Amino acid sequence: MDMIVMKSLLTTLVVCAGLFYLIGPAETHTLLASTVLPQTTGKIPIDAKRWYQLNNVTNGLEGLFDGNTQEAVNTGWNKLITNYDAYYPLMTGEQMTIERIRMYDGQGENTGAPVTLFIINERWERIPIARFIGDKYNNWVGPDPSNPDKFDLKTPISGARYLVLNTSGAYPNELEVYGTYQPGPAPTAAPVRPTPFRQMMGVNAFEWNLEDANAPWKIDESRMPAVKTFSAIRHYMDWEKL
Ligand SMILES: [Ca+2]
Ligand SMILES: [Ca+2]
Repeated sequence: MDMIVMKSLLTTLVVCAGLFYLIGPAETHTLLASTVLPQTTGKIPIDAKRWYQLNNVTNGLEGLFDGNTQEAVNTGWNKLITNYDAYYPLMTGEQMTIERIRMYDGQGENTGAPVTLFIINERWERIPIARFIGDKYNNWVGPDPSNPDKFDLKTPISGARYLVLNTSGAYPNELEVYGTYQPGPAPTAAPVRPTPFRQMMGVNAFEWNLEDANAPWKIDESRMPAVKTFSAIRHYMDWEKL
């Protein structure tokens, strides 16, 4: 193989590899439009880790949503602020219509310092939808302490941008919200490049990496097997040689 043939071979290899690289992945980008997840009715899923408490706390609010009714929710001691809010932002596109709320009332009571669940709507109106005073023992209670066996809201409420829990430290052992729920768009996965990994392995080379040192006008065939393990070779060459 003479030098001209080798150069054109290498150039072709590089151009082909480059074209493959450019053309290959383009089709996959059109597949990444966000997926709309189906609406559900029933228990509205709450992502417990999303709550943000405006106080110095040791623990999150996972205990409110862990299915365990027998253990009190403890977010830590020695809080700086006596009465404080926890915020739960809804994601873009996420919607809920809350029809029913139930809270598990365990040990202790907080009649003098009620817990209140609000929604904040898009006009930043803060609307109370449930109150909890803990005056029952090992029972599910509804959103209105004067009518604890009734779980339905007087009127279903939608348009929440945030859920807000205001407390002076007390919580029910469990909090469940029911109604209609529309999740936000599914998070899109990172684009998957269809190129097999082995085809992405390339190497930069000069012609002298392939030449016979004693006869630089021809290829040293003993070097070719090593070169062939790469799927692409980027060949650096001066323009005047082309
Ligand atoms: Ca719990
Ligand atoms: Ca109680």
